[in-house]
Amino acid sequence: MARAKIALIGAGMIGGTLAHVAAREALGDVILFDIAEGTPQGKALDIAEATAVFGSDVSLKGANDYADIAGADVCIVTAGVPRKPGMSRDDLIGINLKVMKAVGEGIKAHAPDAFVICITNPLDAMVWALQKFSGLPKEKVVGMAGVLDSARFAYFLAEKTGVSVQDIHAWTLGGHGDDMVPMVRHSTIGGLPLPDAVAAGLLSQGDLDAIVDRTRKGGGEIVALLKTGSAFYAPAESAIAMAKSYLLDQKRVLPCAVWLSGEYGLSDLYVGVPALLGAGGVEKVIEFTTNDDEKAMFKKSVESVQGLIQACKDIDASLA
Ligand code: A3D
Repeated sequence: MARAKIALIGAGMIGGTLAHVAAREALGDVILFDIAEGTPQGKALDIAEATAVFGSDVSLKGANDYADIAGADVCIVTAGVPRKPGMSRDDLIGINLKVMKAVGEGIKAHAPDAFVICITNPLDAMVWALQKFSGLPKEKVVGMAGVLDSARFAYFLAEKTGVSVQDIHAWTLGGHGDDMVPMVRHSTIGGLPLPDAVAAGLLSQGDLDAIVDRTRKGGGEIVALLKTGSAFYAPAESAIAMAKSYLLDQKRVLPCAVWLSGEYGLSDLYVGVPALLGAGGVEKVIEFTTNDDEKAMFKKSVESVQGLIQACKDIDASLA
């Protein structure tokens, strides 16, 4: 059977890391696309040379022409600009919306059957615009944010409690902004929902509150430390988990920004919810039960996403 073809649109910090991980895991042949000349070719050659060390038969190629992504099974989009210290994700909207238009048209023309994972910020609005510009089926276009935000939540819980990250299942829902919703009742340590973990003395309520706050601001913490850009290792790993669930039909339930049509009482927008990813793309949206507090937090986060979508419509009339 032919190897899968994975097109990475954007060969910057996340794109290069995606190429490295995809090659190491022998997930498929990799096309690294960017408008910058030399960068995708240089990174592809560097990683291709590394395949002789880690022993993977996949091929890697850098490209500046969308024709090279032809027939891709998966496209992972990181094209655009990241945040610098002092910027919010929303400050990126003007530049990155134009990038989504070019990328959407490129994917539509050359890889219309692909499963598309968007990472470009502000995530929930950019994946919405990318679906519109590409015209691909909504179940084949998803955004990566929740896997990363939930991984941060899980890591902070593991660090505080000393329990293996493997035995912590954390969930964040809503938009990928500072008002995302870490789902305390639905997240577990060794099977114990977090309120029970507090009652059992695994961590204090104060620790949990601080972790929820740190999770919400997790992206900004890395931006402040790096000073030149935003996180890339954990975002790349998160998108690879989503790509694998699609390519290998694993049917994992992962928090992703997906198109909602009635679920959670919402329609016509992308927002982060648990979704089953398999060979059909988004095969099912899982609806968590929510109490009044969670509903109020989710509503606030959704309103932020709706505001960003409106801003996209104001910038580009073709989206209205
Ligand atoms: P960076 O290293 O700057 O890479 C972006 C790449 O996009 C550069 O190589 C550019 O040359 C390229 N590019 C710009 N315009 C185009 C275009 N029109 N077509 C093709 N390529 C283009 O950034 P990065 O890899 O660190 O981050 C990429 C994006 O991901 C940014 O928007 C970040 O804000 C976002 N991001 C999202 C998350 C989420 O969890 C959603 C996390 C971290 C970063």
